[in-house]
Amino acid sequence: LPFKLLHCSVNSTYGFKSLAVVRCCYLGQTQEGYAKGDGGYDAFMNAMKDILTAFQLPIPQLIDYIVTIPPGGKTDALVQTIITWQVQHNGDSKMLTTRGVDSDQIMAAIEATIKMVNLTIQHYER
Ligand code: ILE
Repeated sequence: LPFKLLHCSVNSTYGFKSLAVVRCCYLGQTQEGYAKGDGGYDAFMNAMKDILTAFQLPIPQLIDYIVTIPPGGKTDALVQTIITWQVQHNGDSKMLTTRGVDSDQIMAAIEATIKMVNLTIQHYER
């Protein structure tokens, strides 16, 4: 896949905003984003927005976000995150859904997000 997550740190605290540092690679170029947010995933997405802007890639809008664990799952369960996105690009509008699975709930959402970026690159290949 052409768009890669190289490094990511998401910091959640009590009493402060969340912070995210993200490094991504696309077409042999590396970009970094650093942002605050209302929640860890929001911080990650704010950092991603700077990275997507630098790469001149569309910034989809989050429409729905569903988190589940298997029935009977404990705190070590795998988490599945299904995100629905709306992408607007050159007057065209598309809905798409991506899924991430990881034992860390933030990483499951991040996996779904990176898949979404690669799908938009495929759809609108430049
Ligand atoms: N604000 C939360 C977070 O950043 C959720 C994001 C609602 C989908 O983790």
